[in-house]
Amino acid sequence: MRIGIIGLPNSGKTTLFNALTGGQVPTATHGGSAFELHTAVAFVPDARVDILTNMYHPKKTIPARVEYADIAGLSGASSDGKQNVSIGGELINAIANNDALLHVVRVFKDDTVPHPLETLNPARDIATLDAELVFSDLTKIENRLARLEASLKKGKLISTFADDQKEFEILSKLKPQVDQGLPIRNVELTADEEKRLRGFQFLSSKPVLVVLNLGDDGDTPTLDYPHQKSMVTSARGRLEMDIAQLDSAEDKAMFMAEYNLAELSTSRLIRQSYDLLGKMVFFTVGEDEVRAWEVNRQASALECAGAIHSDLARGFIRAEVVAYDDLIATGSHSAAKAHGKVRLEGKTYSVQDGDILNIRFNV
Ligand SMILES: Nc1nc2c(ncn2[C@@H]2O[C@H](COP(=O)(O)OP(=O)(O)OP(=O)(O)O)[C@@H](O)[C@H]2O)c(=O)[nH]1
Ligand SMILES: [Mg+2]
Repeated sequence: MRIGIIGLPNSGKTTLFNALTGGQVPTATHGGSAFELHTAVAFVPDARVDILTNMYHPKKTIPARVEYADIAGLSGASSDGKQNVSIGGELINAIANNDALLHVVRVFKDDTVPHPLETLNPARDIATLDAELVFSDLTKIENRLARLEASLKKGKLISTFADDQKEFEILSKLKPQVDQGLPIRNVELTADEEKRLRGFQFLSSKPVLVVLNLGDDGDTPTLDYPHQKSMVTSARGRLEMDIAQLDSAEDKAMFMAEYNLAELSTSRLIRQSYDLLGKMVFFTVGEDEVRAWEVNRQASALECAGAIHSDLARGFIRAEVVAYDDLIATGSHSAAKAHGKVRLEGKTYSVQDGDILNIRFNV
């Protein structure tokens, strides 16, 4: 799972990226709009993984991971009162290359940090960036439609006639809506339409987690963001980055107590990204390894087997399944078995978040 961090210059993208990944990328007050990309991986905090590790004492523990990309270079400048829409190709690709977006919005007040649009106005900032994403998609749609039209007319097909025709129809249906500024993620599409559009990697089709960067002590403003596949949440960017960069757990706890933080928003943000993308985890356990595997919610036992290794899917016989809560309540795998809590399930079993799986297979 890869999440792209976007936002106007100086909104706190790099700050939040460092907070999420424990990174040390320098933050700046220049608010420059030069393209820059940093990526790093964060482990998904999950108390269940820690508890399973204490139970099995494995040689290694592998938590679920999320990759974050800090994408700088989006400008929101408006010199002539009009929006300056200038997302270049490099930037479009960097944003397109993610499963979801984390949109950082400046809420913190700080006179030493210039705002690219001069005044503090979170709703306007969100709309400005969203408009840029939608505009980039509109350009792509128009170019493709022109090409499809030419190909259908001249009979020089891009794909097959039926596919070109179908694509033309979908894009024609999409265009007027996008033209009016509607993000593609708000448009209702059939499964087939969605599949046909996937290759375009439209920026405004991606799920978005809007993160209001509050500063050290600001309140969370109420913000209406009535869009599909999106959530609004908040974080104390700089504070959390400072905490993430502390070495010892004791220092972190002290710092958090001082600022009255029960939980770092970074853990919450990672969980919310999971929900937004419809992901869940299942576990495999043993003396060698305790591991969390990320799959789509409603994944079948067969799909989960395949996530571990294609051989396990190919030679799938049965999945031995115990729910996490049952394992913890009974105290051990053998006790769970004695209590009838270990089930044998077939290929189509719909795996639940936290299930512990042991795939029986034969290749
Ligand atoms: N007061 C305050 N300043 C913050 C906070 N978060 C970020 N900043 C400051 O805002 C400035 C910009 O932060 P960055 O994280 O570099 O912002 P950015 O979005 O990555 O900026 P660009 O990469 O230039 O687009 C830095 O000086 C940060 O220290 C915050 O919560 N409170
Ligand atoms: Mg930055």
